[in-house]
Amino acid sequence: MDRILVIGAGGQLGTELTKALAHKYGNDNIIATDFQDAMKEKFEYCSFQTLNVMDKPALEKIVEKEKVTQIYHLAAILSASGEQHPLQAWDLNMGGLLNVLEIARDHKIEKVFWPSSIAVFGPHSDKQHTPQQSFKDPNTVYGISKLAGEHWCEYYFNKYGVDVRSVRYPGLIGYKSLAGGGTTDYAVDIYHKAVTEEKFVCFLSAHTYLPMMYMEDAVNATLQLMDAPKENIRIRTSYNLAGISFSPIEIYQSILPYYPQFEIAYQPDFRQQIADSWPNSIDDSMAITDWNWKPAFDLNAMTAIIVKNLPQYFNYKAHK
Ligand code: AKB
Repeated sequence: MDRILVIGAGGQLGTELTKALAHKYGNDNIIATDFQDAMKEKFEYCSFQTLNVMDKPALEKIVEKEKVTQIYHLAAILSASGEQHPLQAWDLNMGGLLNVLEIARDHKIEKVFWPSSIAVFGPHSDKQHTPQQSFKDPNTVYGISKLAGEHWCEYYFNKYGVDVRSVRYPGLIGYKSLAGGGTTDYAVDIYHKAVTEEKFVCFLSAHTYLPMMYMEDAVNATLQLMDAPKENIRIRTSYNLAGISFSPIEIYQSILPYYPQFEIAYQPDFRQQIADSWPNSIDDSMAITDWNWKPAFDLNAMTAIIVKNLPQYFNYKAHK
């Protein structure tokens, strides 16, 4: 029987991925964990435990007690927050991963998922359709930790046979939870301002292109990767993954038909430099070849879904 542990389940990705895993494996086989106790209310449908991934004995205890067979380790400090707290970001992003990999080896966990990011690329990487093996010189602590983490994953696979799989997520956009601490967060925040009819002040400039993805695509990519036969997984660092690429002005224009009075202003801050060091678009041909990856949502389809569902989901009308 599959027993699934999700670490960092209360975050932006975890909120939706945990639900999809519960749908696939059954609510009773999911153990959602987060370091914030308050996240418990998101997981009434499955079991929830408070866990700081840095506490290795506590993690090991859950793995043993719950007879865990798969771990999805999502807890991390993202790019923008990482620049405010560099050493804390390094400690959590590296220490957490190494705890998970060690326990996966010792307890013969069948499969591990760990997210990497487009942040592994840097100013000297190819900008357009950035290839899997493009030169990588990340200049954020988050990016450095993700690149190191990719190599640790490959090392544990090669040395110890730990079946750890990974994708380099672009910026993830959904309406079911807020983003936190990333450089791509503006593309979530903009919808909240639009539907509450407030002006949006964007921390990136109008024409900053970044790779992005609608959350449903991200969840499907993760499930597809984890379902793929082991022999198909040729990349043991992390797979490039592409959805849509757009700039702040383009997402703004996609919202205007629904909210014609919506206004935007641009006030780039320290996150502009991070965004400028990342690719504009990604070549994900390895994911297409190895596990049939294909995104389903473009910018307009994503906007249509979000503007329709966000007000009700966040109960915005009731507060106005
Ligand atoms: C961030 O902006 O830090 C993240 C990412 C691209 O990994 N969303």
